[in-house]
Amino acid sequence: MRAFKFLAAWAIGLFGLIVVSAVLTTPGGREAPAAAATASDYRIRGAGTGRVVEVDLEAVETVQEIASGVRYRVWTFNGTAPGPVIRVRLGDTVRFTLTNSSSLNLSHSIDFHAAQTPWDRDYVPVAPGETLSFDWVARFPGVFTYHCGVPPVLHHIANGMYGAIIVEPPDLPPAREYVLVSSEFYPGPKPVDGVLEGAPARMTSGRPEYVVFNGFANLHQEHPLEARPDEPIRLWVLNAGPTLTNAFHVIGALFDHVYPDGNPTTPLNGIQTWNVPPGGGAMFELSIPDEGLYPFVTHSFAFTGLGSVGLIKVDRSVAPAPASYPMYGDPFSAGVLEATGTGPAAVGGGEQDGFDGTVSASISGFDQSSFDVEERDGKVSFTIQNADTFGHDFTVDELGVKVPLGPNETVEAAFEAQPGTYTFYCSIPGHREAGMEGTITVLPGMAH
Ligand SMILES: [Cu+2]
Repeated sequence: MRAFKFLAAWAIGLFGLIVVSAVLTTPGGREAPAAAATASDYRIRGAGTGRVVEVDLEAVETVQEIASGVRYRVWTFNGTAPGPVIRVRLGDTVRFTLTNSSSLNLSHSIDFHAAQTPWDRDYVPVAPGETLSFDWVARFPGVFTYHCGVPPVLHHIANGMYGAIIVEPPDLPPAREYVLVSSEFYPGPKPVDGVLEGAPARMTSGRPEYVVFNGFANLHQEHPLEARPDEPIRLWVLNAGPTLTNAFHVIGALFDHVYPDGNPTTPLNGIQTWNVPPGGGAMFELSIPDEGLYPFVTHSFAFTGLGSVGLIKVDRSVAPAPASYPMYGDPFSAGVLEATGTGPAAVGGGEQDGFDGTVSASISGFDQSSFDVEERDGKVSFTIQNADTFGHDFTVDELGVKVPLGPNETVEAAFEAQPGTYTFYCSIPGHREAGMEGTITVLPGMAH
């Protein structure tokens, strides 16, 4: 239903533009180029919104377990293959810095598939110990790879130098979201000191030992993706390669919509399997009616058994989806915002402002726009109720806190805080502007 509304909104937008274009060109009888009518719809142009997001990546080699008991020398961004999921909004300016901390005396570089920027200026090799910075504007929405482009590129990608960047379009409907990065590993036959190294000849042959999602063979068999029956699910799937196509399929389910490269203006409807090419991505929307286990695979079956089977567990008792997703996430979180934990028992709040330890959140604002809590052993806790049938969150930037509030959910917010006054708000686009903000004052607790 939400997806339909979403599509309808895009379709109406598109239709509106076509109508306007037709009206404008009728008097002269001349035809305008058809492509111009939709040009501003699938992307933006120019300098964007001016909102700046700082993204720092560090090129570093390390050892990573890529399958149970298999240690492999990875070349990475920020210490893991894949590197961190970077999530920005359409129109953001990415202020990017690459630091090369190579311990193998290798040059590394960056190539953002989401960016329009000169290759000979910004995608150049960065020597060990050096840094490179540049700004770029996220003008195309979707899911894109970033990777190292130092020759031979095959070696740098096959050894782990890639990650996903999501450029979130405006008005993305709520869904339970996951990020899946597919890639291949080509180890040589013999470990050195217990660690396998990538074998260049094998990389060239295109015959991998492992084809995996999120850097570890069959990771999501042990850690299934979760959803509730009929819940909208959004999978941002990226294929880092370096070489194989991923024929992405969910066994026992169909995709309501597939958006090549994640662009919301180009939906395909009712798809069983969709090829995600190396260096490409797609956004998959589905909802699954019945409880059970639903494997996701590459349907390229010579490779499925090499580590490319994960599970979606559909169960009505799983925790509600996060109300929002981090703009700059952790590589193995698969896009899921981590809960802040249950923390200590409630300590109650000050009585002076009528706060009884419960905050109610709704789109019209928080019912406590300024309240006091006592810290105990450096921690505070209180209850937050979401009065709406859609998601919110409780965010305090200075404390690094983001508590997701599912529809009609009551959660115990518990986090570390030193005495002081902090601004809180709902970080979902538009909600703070609608009045969802206030201040929380943390009072020094009694010694005990
Ligand atoms: Cu590299």
